[in-house]
Amino acid sequence: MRKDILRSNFNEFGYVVVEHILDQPSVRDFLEHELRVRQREHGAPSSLQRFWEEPHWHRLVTNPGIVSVLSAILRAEPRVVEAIYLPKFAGRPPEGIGFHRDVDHIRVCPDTLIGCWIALSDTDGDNGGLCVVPGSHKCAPPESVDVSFGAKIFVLENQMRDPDGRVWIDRVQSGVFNRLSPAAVVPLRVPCGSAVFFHGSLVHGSLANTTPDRDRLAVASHFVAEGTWVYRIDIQRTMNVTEPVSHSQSHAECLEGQLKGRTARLQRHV
Ligand SMILES: O=C(O)CCC(=O)C(=O)O
Repeated sequence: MRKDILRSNFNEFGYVVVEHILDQPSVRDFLEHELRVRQREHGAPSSLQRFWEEPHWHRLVTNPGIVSVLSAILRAEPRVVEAIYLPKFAGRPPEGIGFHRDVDHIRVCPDTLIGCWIALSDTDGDNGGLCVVPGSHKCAPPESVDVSFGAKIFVLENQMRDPDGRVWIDRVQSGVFNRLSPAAVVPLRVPCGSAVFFHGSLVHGSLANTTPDRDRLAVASHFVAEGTWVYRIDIQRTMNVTEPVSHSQSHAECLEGQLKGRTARLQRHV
């Protein structure tokens, strides 16, 4: 997709779907890694920033296709804030993810937050794929009437810190939209290896996987433009995703290189 079309669709609708970002071997490799980790750790790791330690996650969030779309939209160097694997297996108890705006639970300044939702299986409304409300990123912030559409309401409490060092706890609940009609919700069809890039203020969520045999596998990640302040303490340390990394380098070398790069940039800013 041409960069100007990408940007104008993103600005108008609040999201764009970009197909074939990841090839099938990369998807398989990532899923096999994730399965091994979950078997070893008897469950899902809780860290939202596994890209610092795990090469599979590092490769995913620095994928050149993803980085080039983010750079085109942001017109700045993107930095990754968090990334999490969110599978919804077929035949398990149904659960959606309540409708929400990411800017309410990932507060940033200036307003550069972008979600990147990567499908690792074929996804659609039936198997719990991503649903969006096109254009909702331009609407006023939501008020307080619960509209869950059957998706699970979640409540998050996060520790925050502003640039002056002031700290506080922020409480956010999904599903509180008084102007959201079910007719406005669009379930997206996102093939395996494709990604949805969406504005931090876009209302989105997902419904249950009601299929008997189609797993919904996806990674949800969030990025900001370089220079953006992230208020949440648990994800305040963001990572540059544009520095080229040779796959022959060891992971330790690659992290060391990034740290050196960051130190050099900080020094330039002093
Ligand atoms: O994976 C989902 O169903 C929802 C993901 C989401 O809310 C996000 O990426 O911000």
